Parts: sequence; structure tokens; C-alpha cells
Amino acid sequence: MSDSKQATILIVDDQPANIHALAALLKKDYRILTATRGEKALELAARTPPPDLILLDIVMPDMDGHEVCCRLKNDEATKAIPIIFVTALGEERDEEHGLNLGAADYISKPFSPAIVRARVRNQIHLKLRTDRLEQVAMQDGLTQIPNRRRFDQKLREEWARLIRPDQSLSLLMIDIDQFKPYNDHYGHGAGDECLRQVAQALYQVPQRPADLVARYGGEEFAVVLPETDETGAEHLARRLLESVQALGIEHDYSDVAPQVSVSIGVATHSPRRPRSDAEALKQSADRALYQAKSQGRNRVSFE
Ligand code: GH3
Ligand code: MG
Repeated sequence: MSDSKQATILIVDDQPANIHALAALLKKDYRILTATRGEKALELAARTPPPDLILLDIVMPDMDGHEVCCRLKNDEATKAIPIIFVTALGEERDEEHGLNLGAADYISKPFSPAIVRARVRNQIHLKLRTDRLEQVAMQDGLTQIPNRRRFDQKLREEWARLIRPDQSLSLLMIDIDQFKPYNDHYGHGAGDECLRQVAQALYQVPQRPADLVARYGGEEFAVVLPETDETGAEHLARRLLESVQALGIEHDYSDVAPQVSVSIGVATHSPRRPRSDAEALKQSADRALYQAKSQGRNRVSFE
């Protein structure tokens, strides 16, 4: 199986002998993580990147498998990880309970090596396929950068993560200047190519792993900058503006500049700001963009 090579499996069992037996069966095809306690399992599951599958013993001291499963399924960051319960024979009632908690499958102890491998392979196959579909669903077909759906999700996630009161979240809305005359004179094919180049240029600028550049729609892009204050956002906005200028795409029908340019609206909010939410942040950035347009385009404006 070529696609199982990179997949990671977390094996959770309070008996090291059981962990060794399962790991011995699977380590040739998968990367293996192990935990002998529920708490440790939760910690490993929350890491980035998360495991692709969890094999979870039910009867454990401290925190049992059902509890671990509930916690994983109630956390946005871990709910998508499939779980296979590993249970002793004759615990059918447990089996029903576990499936109701959202487990993907069951393996009975003592286990048959062939069945363990087959059940694991099936779940990994489904998981990797779901990951690929999710990636496609979140990508813009034309420019190959994240799309509006991903942007909406990211903005919601980052707003929810702003629990520390001194954190701020910055949002930049970017719009290509006079793109309609560009399309009208150079044609839609050239317009599409221009969008691809601008998208790729913007996409290269932010460096932190949590930053996101997305195509918002049409000739508009959005950049989400978590834990970034006004000064940081301004710095990045100027570099984004320059990165588009540096492409040097001729635009003879723009009265702003001889090349394709963009206008950028910047907004920075923190949860301390009264009555603010992700939507209010977006409206601020939109107003700043409108200001950049009305003040002459090819510039950065703030709100
Ligand atoms: P402004 O400087 O005020 O932003 O003017 P503008 O001409 O850029 O703005 P307007 O909203 O009037 O025009 C946007 C144009 O973007 C309309 C459409 O022709 C073009 N457009 C939107 N999406 C696409 C696309 O996917 N491909 C191409 N080729 N053009 C697109
Ligand atoms: Mg425009």
C-alpha cells in the first residue's frame, strides 16, 4: 500500500504487552505512536499533525477508552481521527456503546493478525481519501490557493482560539485595481492568468505557519494573520502590495499604474474590543479596502 506509508497510528493500551503485539503487526506499514494512559493519548492526539488512526483499549485505569473517545470526539481538533476499539471477547454491549460514541470499528482480543491488518488498512484508506477530498474542497480551482470556504473556516477557528486577552487577529482584504478593464482589453484568458500570478505572489509573502492567504472570490483575496498586531499587519500589507508590483504585469488600461496593482484594507481586532466578532472584523477590513479604493487605489488603508 503506497498511501499507508506516511500514515501514523496511535496505539493506546495500559498493558505494554498488548501495545507491543499490535505495534509488531503494524510497524512495517505505519508510523507508530504509543500511550499507556488516557491523558497521554489525548495529548498525542492533539499534536500537529495528528495521528490518522487510534487503536484504543477500553478497560484502562484512570480514564477508560470510552472516556478518551468522548473527549476526542468533542474536540474540533481531534474529532475527525477514526478510532478502532480493541476489546476483549464477549463485551458486545460495550461494542454498541463504543459505536454510538463515534468509533469507526472494533477489534476483538485475542486478535487475529490478518483481521487487525485488514481493519486498520480499511480505516487508513478511508481517512487518507477523506483528507484528500477535504483538501480539494478547500482549494480554489483557478489559482490553487485556499478558497473562500477555507477562509471562512479559518477565520472562525482563529476567532475561537483568541482566548488570551492580549492577542490580536489581523485581517487584510485585497482587491485587484481596475481588473474589469484588464479583462475587457486583454481577454478573460489573460485575466485568469493574471489572477493566478497575483494569487501565487500573495501566497508567498506571509511566513508563519498559522497565516492564511485565500482567494475570497472574483479578484478579491483575504489574508488572515493570527496573533498579529497593527504594526505587524501594516508591515505585511506593504510587502503584499510590493509583491504584486514586482510581478510587473502590464496594464495599459489602468489609470492608477502602468502595471497591475492592488488595494489593501487592514483591520486588527482583539477580543477585548467590545461587541467584536469575526464578522465585525471582516466588515472593518472591507471598509478599509473601500477607503483605499476611494483614496486612489494601489495603497494600504487601515481601520
Ligand atoms: P476596482 O479598482 O474598483 O476594484 O475596479 P475593478 O475593475 O477591479 O472592479 P470590478 O468589481 O468592477 O470588476 C471586477 C472584475 O473582475 C469583473 C470581472 O470581469 C473580473 N473577474 C472576477 N472574477 C474573475 C475570474 O475568475 N476570471 C477573470 N478573468 N476575471 C474575473
Ligand atoms: Mg477590483
